[in-house]
Amino acid sequence: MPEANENDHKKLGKELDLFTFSDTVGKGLPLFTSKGATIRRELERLVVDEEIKRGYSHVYTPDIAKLDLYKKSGHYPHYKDSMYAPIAIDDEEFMLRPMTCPHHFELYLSKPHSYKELPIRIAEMAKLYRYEQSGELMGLQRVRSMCLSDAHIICASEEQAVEEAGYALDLIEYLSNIFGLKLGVDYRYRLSLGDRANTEKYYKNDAAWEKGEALLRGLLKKRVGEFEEAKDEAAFYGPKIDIQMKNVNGKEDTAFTVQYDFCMPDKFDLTYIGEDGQPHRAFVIHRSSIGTLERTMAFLIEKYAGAFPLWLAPVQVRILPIGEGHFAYATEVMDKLKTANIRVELDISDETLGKKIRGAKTEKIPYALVIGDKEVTESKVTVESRDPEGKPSASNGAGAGKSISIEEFVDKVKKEIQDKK
Ligand code: TSB
Ligand code: ZN
Repeated sequence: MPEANENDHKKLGKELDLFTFSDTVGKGLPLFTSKGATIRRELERLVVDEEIKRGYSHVYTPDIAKLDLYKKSGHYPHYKDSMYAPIAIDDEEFMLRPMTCPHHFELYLSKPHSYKELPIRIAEMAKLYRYEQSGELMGLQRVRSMCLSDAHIICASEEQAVEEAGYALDLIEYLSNIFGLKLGVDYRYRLSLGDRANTEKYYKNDAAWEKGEALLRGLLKKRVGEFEEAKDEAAFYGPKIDIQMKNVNGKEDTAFTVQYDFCMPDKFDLTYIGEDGQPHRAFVIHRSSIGTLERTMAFLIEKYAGAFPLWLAPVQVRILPIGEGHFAYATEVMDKLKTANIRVELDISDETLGKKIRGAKTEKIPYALVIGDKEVTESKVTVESRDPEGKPSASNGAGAGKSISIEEFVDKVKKEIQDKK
């Protein structure tokens, strides 16, 4: 079937060699190439560093757990249809996890907590497995194995929970801004509500649903004014604020989410010791910051049409020696860039310089460095940018079109990477 759009992430993913799928591995289970893994790693580093700055504790918990855990949480039966079948081992049944929440709650329960410690923000880049319908699978946008930038925030009061939901939205907006995503243009807010009549899908507690929905509505009204309300789009344990994005073909999905949970604290008996020395019921916020790395990559590949900003580009610089006589100096330049942690490649093909430059642009590599006699004699490099002359990134970039010293080029590139332009 022909792709509907030339910026479709599935098409660009193949052309730019970012990820692939194999029928032998299984439907909806992506394999990231080295280039795709580089983008994924940069996203992960960005979010983990930022979350630690904002008071999150990053943890690791297993991808699999006993079926009993998901019975306790209510994922089984409420979320059963989206889970892989149980695995029998030594007379016990285990499940690949579709969500991280119960793992984080068990971690919280491993010791007592005082009100002074709260809120506790337990975060993880969590590998999750969901049995999505095969007809719904769509490149990286909807997969069966994914990595969620997940967190569960254990709070001492409703007020604290709403405040934390607000901080989670601050983080989401901060990250969206780095990606150049604009509210109203690239994304919009949706208040995702439950359905009191559907007790099979949603945990039954009408009063708690009313309250949770009113709290999130109030928060959104204060922050954005305009937003959509959607019935029957909540999590089984509570209402959500979803940040919705559309792909290049117009298909909308939730990119990021902040959820209010009034159900799991009871199921897991999540408590803290209050000022009065007595145990009190905790409140929980579930949230993702940059969503799943898979879905977010799908949106970003399309948003940038494959031309990633320098900090995300799998190859940041390609060195183009004009002839064999320039290989030694080109290798010296490459080593200096590598030492500075710049992702660099050397083009030693027999092609003409024009073709090498066009090749670097087609592959959307931000910078190419031309090296000929003049550059070797003067100990310089001539910088070619993938952006057309006159575009701000070309004129403000790392000396595009100019001959500069390696040191000057390295300094400029490092600054541009750091600024995440
Ligand atoms: C935020 N327990 C919460 C968590 O703490 C949770 O898992 N919420 S979720 O079910 O809404 O999933 C979180 C996010 O994962 C979604 O908002 C969406 O951005 C992403 N996601 C869900 N399913 C898929 C999928 N099949 N492929 C890619 N990303 C997905
Ligand atoms: Zn959760």
